[in-house]
This record gives sequence, C-alpha cells and structure tokens, in this order.
Amino acid sequence: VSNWKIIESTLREGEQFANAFFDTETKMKIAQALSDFGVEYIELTSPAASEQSREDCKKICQMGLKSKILTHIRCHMDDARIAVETGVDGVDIVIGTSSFLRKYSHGKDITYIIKSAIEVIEFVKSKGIEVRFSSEDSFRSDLVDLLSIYRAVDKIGVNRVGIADTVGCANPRQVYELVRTLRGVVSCDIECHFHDDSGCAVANAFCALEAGATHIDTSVLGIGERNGITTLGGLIARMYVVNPDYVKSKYNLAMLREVENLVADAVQDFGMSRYIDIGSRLTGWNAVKSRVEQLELELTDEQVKDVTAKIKELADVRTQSMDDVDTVLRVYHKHVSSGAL
Ligand code: HCA
Ligand code: CU
Repeated sequence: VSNWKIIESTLREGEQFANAFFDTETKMKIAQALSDFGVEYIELTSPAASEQSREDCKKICQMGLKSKILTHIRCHMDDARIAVETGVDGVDIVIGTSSFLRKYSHGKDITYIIKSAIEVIEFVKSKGIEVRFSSEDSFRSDLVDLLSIYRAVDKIGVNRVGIADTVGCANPRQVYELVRTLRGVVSCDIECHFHDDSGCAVANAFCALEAGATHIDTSVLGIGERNGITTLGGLIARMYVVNPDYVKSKYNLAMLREVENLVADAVQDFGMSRYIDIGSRLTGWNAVKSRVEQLELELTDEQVKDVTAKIKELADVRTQSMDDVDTVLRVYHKHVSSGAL
C-alpha cells in the first residue's frame, strides 16, 4: 500500500468537536504545523458557515503553505459560489445519500442529487480548482444508488469521490468490499472518512487503502463529532508498520508530538475557560469567580465564597446545570446589590 495522501480535517471535522473553538490565530498555528509535518491537504470549515469562517479560510489560503487547502461545503450553488472566492486549492462537496438522510435531512431523490452534484462540480471545476464529491452516511446508502451517483460524477471529471462512515458503524471487511467495488466503477481517486464510534476508524482507513482508496481523512487526536474520526497519529503508525521508508519520506515524524500538543492545548484551553463544570459539589470559589466575571456581575471575593457555598449546597442535592448556576449567581447578585443580603 503506497501512494496515498492525507486530508487533515482538524480544522473542519475537528471544529465540530464539542470542546473545540479555534480562534484565527490558533487555526493559523495548527495549519502551519500540519503543513510543516507534511500533510498533503488541510481541510477547513465551510466559508458559508459564518463570516469568521470565511475570513479565516481566506487568511489560511494566503499563508503560502506547502499543503493544499480545501474547504468543505454542502452540495449547494450558494455555498460553492462563496467557496471558490476564498482562494482554496480545492472544494470538498458532500451530500447525504442514505434513505435515512434523504428522508430526514434534505428529502431529495437520487436523480435530483445527481443533477445538483453535476451543477456544483462543473461550476467548481470551471474555476480551475480541485473538486471532490462525497456521500454522507455511505454505508447505509443503497449500493446501486451510490454507484450510479459516483459513476455520473466520475464521468464529468471530478477529482475524487468520497465515502463517509458518518455514524461509525462500518467494519474493516465491509469497507474493503465497498471500496473494492467502487474501485472497479470509477477511474478518479477515492477518499474515505471514518468515524470511530465502534473503534474501527484506523483499521477501516487501512482496509480502504488496501482496497484501492487514495486519500484518508484524519484529525489530530481524532477530534471530531462524538468520539471523532481516524487519528492522524494512529494512521501514521499503522502505515509506518507497513512501509516505514515511505512514511518517513513524506512526513516529518518528529513533529507529530508538537502537532498533538498544539491541538490538545487549544481544545483544553477552551474547555477550561468556558465549560468548566461549576455546578458540582466539588466546585471551587475561583471557578465560580471566573463565571461571575464572564457574566459581568460585581461581587467581592467574600460574596463569591458565600454564593459558592450555596451552589455546593444545591449541588449536593442535584448537580446544577450551567443555567441553574447562572440563575443562582444572578439572583444572588440582585439581592446583594439591592442591599437585601
Ligand atoms: C459533515 C459530515 C461528515 C462529512 C464527511 C465527508 C461525515 O459534518 O458534513 O465530507 O466525507 O462524517 O459524514 O463529516
Ligand atoms: Cu465526519
């Protein structure tokens, strides 16, 4: 198994992780480190997601990184128009094809999916940039539907088609079979994206490569929705076992630790400052104080200690949610500022 590439999605899939909030500077640092490490592609959150996402996408494109920059969009012309203006090297398009998603998400049939896919793909290609077309929830999609969509987009010259195990239900043997079948149907590259809900994300990536896939989506430490996707470090280790020289020639392995620390810090930072659990019986008054400051309530340290005792008393009965705690703090603040306490 050689000649495969990494599509590093920490700044897209990873941004969907519950504790992730990357500011512009952090995103740029992560992108730089990933590029220095040697990943072939860096995938960014859709510029259609928010104004900040759009600005950050443009900024990262201007960094002149070695890695190619991709952005990830829904299969809509509105999103595609915004994406091609950011300076990206490629656009990853995704649409749900399983009957579950078709029923509960966009409600469209296969003919419609193919028609809109072709429109968006041709538009992106006309701008001279790479384009990938992927089906969300591929393993719960009808095989005939799936293959006819891929065949249609391959014919019009898409660069890659993608398979996504959105809910992490696929096993290595299923992956091998699906990729193998697809390999016989399309001539373009094949990208795969695996969630780790049942612990198979690295094994599935490996089997996909054995079956003829060319690109694997990863994230640093595996961060992503729920328990995430194939980890960058895990995939590297798996492939190193198979072909150490090839892996060493492509990636700066000594940097992996630094990349992981960088992302761990970025995720922990936010976790600590924003989501610290202060509604528990174990909470400390300093944690409560920082929440008081975030809410812009004026309380002395003595008062914070006093209200912390009240929160702990309540939490001894039942763990308090963030909203519960905020209410307690606001009510307490109202009382002290009106002189009632
Ligand atoms: C998403 C879902 C996705 C897409 C994967 C892909 C998934 O957040 O849009 O584009 O290949 O897991 O299906 O991450
Ligand atoms: Cu995903």
